[in-house]
This record gives sequence, structure tokens and C-alpha cells, in this order.
Amino acid sequence: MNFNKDRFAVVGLGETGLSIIRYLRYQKANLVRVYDTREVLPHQDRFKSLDVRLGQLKYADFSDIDVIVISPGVSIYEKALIQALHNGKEVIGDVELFARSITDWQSKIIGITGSNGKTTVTTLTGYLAGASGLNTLVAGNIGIPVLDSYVDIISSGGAIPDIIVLELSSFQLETISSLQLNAATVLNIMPDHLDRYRDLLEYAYIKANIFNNCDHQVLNVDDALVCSMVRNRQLLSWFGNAASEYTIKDKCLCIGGEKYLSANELALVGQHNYFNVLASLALLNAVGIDVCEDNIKQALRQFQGLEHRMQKIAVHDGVCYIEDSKGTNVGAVVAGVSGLDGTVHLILGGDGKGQDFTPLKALVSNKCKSVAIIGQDKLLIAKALEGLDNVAVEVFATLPEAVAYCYRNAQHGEYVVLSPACASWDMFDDYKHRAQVFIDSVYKNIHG
Ligand code: UMA
Ligand code: ADP
Repeated sequence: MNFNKDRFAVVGLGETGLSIIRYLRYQKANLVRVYDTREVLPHQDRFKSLDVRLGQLKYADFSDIDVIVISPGVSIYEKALIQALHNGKEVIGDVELFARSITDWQSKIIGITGSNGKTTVTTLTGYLAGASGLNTLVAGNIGIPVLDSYVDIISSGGAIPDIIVLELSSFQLETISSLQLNAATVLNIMPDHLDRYRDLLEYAYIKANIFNNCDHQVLNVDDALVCSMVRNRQLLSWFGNAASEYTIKDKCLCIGGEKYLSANELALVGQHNYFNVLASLALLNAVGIDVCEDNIKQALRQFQGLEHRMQKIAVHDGVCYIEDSKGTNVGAVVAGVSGLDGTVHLILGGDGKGQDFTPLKALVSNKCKSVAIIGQDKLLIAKALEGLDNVAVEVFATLPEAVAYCYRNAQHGEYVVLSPACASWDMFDDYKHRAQVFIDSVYKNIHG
């Protein structure tokens, strides 16, 4: 790739696409054209000065292009892109461009992926690295396009970070080859994005790309697919069950058999979050940060977790209302809801992304008194829950109706939880919008 000679195209005109365009302009590259597979763009006015092509990608439209930079929302398996690769064109993503741009930086780089817990672990790892006094950059799938961070730092003459913590989605991992990571983790593999991948194995295989150029792997010993990702000649740390270096014993987080912190000293709650903390500690240790320092332990005690992940939003008449709009797959819902110490009235539903909902049946049978289902895949979910005599299962047209139903059913000491196991796009702008509708509906019921 050569910025002086090559002709570039950008595919996908969301946040990443905008950051790629900004980066290519900064590099004074020849940006010939931009594409998006949608017929209509959400912010068309932002691309006025560009040659924009909308609709299905056609290989012929790339004939005058050398390097195609794609957004994560566009699959590298698109026919036109496969053909472009076959014909010797480069097809890369924003993280690959970032990796090629920082080869002279001395930063330690941590990569984090997994089906669930990425954003929590990325935020926590960045927060703890910052608490240890290091200049830390957090970017990637977390919502901060890596190329925006790059241009911000370079154009402002800012300091090169000591530590870079990257949240990487499977979509981004489809297109990386040069990213050198000092430490990386795959937190877990649970069914997700099966509308994009043919099966769970293909999805897991793409996630394992994170270890292609990595010094130190941090792996979840309790996850069979993650265990299969061990690579020769890489250092290795395990987190998970009692036999691993980073584990939980007698309600304490332990490292190498030594007690590190008592779980009840953490502001974070839930078993899954204890494993998130252990993964984060292993990653930090792997890049040479002493996690036994007092300021790191103090920061850990203070870390409250993130919005939209099993967040308590109200307690009324002894009923606790929890918003988990980020519970967008079955694995997240099982992990979050099974950790609650009481009976649950659960709201499920939305765009199921091709998932198998049957694992919800055991959870619902063990934890729930009633379930309200909404969204595009409501009938699929209702079918997966068929035959549960002890649980009331109802289907609703809207989220406020589902909330009203749970509000009526819930009694003192019980929980009402929005943890939909689905994406929100069929009914809402995004998961934050869904969360807001839930919160507004809860308050409307409480206050009349
Ligand atoms: N799209 C098309 N055609 C296109 C381009 C996009 O239909 O040509 C659609 C996509 O399928 C998607 C939407 O438009 O539904 C946005 O896609 P995008 O690639 O333009 O997304 P960005 O706005 O650039 O945001 C992306 C990540 N989104 C996706 O991967 C879908 C954001 O992660 C990420 O924060 C951002 O880059 C910065 O790195 C979001 C996400 O949902 C939070 N990620 C998935 C996840 O976490 O499970 C992978
Ligand atoms: P991601 O960025 O991978 O989507 P988040 O940290 O945003 O992960 O959390 C998303 C959902 O997954 C939330 O519902 C949260 O409660 C749940 N979750 C977080 N960590 C884990 C984990 N280690 N295992 C299972 N579920 C988890």
C-alpha cells in the first residue's frame, strides 16, 4: 500500500467510514470513491463532496481501485470483495490501517475480544492502566474508531500512548493481518452474529485471528472453544476455574494461589464480572503492570461497571428494576439473569440474529415467574419456551406493554429485567434507545 500512488475506496459510511475518510485525507491519499450497500444513508449530507455509490456492491465498480478499506458492518465475504481480493486488490479494515500506521510507536498494545464482556473488560483495563499512571488510549469497537484516535493524536502533536487497549469485534478481526499485540484475550465464545457467519465454528475461527501476532494469550479455561485457541510459542495465562492462575476461591479473587481481593470489595456484581476482572488483571500483568499496586486495587474497588449492563434503575414496592439492554445474545442473558438472587419477570425479544433460543428455557424455568416477549423474533422465542407450566409467557406488540405486564406481575423481593437476548434494530434506533424506552415505561408505571 502506498499513499502516493494507490487509488483508495471506502466501503461503509457509518462512524468507521467517516474516520477512514478523515484518515485518508490526513494522509493526502487519492480517495476515488465511497460506497455503502444501503440505498439510503442516515447522514447523506456528510458526504456531499464525495463520489458516493449506494446499493449492492458490484466488482466492476472497483476496477479503477487499488485498496478497498471496508467498515466492520460490511462482510469481507461479500462477493464483489472476494472477487477484488482474487484480482490482487487489497481489502482491509480500519484496524489494519491503524496497525500499519503505528509501527514506530513504542506503545504496549492489548487486544480484547469475545462474545460478551468486551466493553466491560476494555473499559476496566484502560481504567486500571490509567490508574497505574500510564498514558492510556482506549479505542475500537467500544465506539471510538481507531483511526479517529490516530489522527487526533498525530494532528494535535499529542503524546504517543504508553498503553493502547483495543476492543476488537469479530467483524474487525476479519480484516487484520499486521496488528502486533503484546497481550490479547478471547473472553468467551457464545452464539452471536450467526446472521453473518455460517456457524459458531466460523465465528470462533475469526475471533482467534486476534492471536495471529501476539506475545501473550489470556484464555478462559472454562470455555472449550477458547481453549482450542492455544498457540505454540506464545506466553499463556488462564483465568477461570480453580485450577487456573487467575481464579475465584472462597469468594476471593486469587492470583497464583494468593488471595488478591475479596469479591465483595468490588463495586461490580455477578460471577461473570469477577471473571471479567480476572481477565483484565491477567492482561495488565502480561504487559508488565504490577496489579498488586495499591492504586490499582483501589481503582478496582471503585469501578462501577457500565450503563446498560445489568444496571439497577429503580426499586419500588420492593421490586427491583434492572436494565440490561446490552444483553443482546442468549449467553449474556443467561450469565446476567442467573446471577440474580430472586425471582425474575423477564422481557425478551427483538432481532435474534439467527440464534438458537433453546438455552433460555432452562434459565426461564429456574429463575422466572413471567416472561414478556416483543420484537421481530417473538414467535421464535415463544416457541423455544413452550411447555413451561410454571411460568406465564406472553407476547406483546410494544416494550411499554411488556413493562406494564411485568409491573403488574411483580411482587416484593422480585426483579423486573429487560435483558432481551436480541439486537434492537427491528424496533429501536439502538440499544440505548431501547433502554430509554424501558426506563421511561418503568417510571410511568411507578408514578402513574
Ligand atoms: N451497513 C450496511 N452497509 C454498509 C455499511 C454498513 O448495511 O455498506 C450497516 C451495517 O450492517 C450496520 C450499520 O450499517 O448495521 C453500521 O455499520 P458500520 O460498519 O458503518 O458501523 P459503524 O458506525 O462504523 O460502527 C462500527 C461498529 N458497528 C458494527 O460493527 C456494526 C461499532 O460497534 C463500533 O463501535 C464502531 O464501528 C467503532 O469502531 C457497534 C456494534 O454493534 C457497537 N458492534 C458489534 C458488537 O459489538 O457486537 C460488532
Ligand atoms: P460486549 O462488549 O462483548 O457486548 P459488554 O461488556 O458490553 O460486552 O456486556 C454485554 C452483555 O454481556 C451484558 O448483558 C453483560 O451483563 C453481559 N456480560 C458481560 N460480561 C460477561 C461475561 N464474561 N460472560 C457473559 N456475559 C457477560
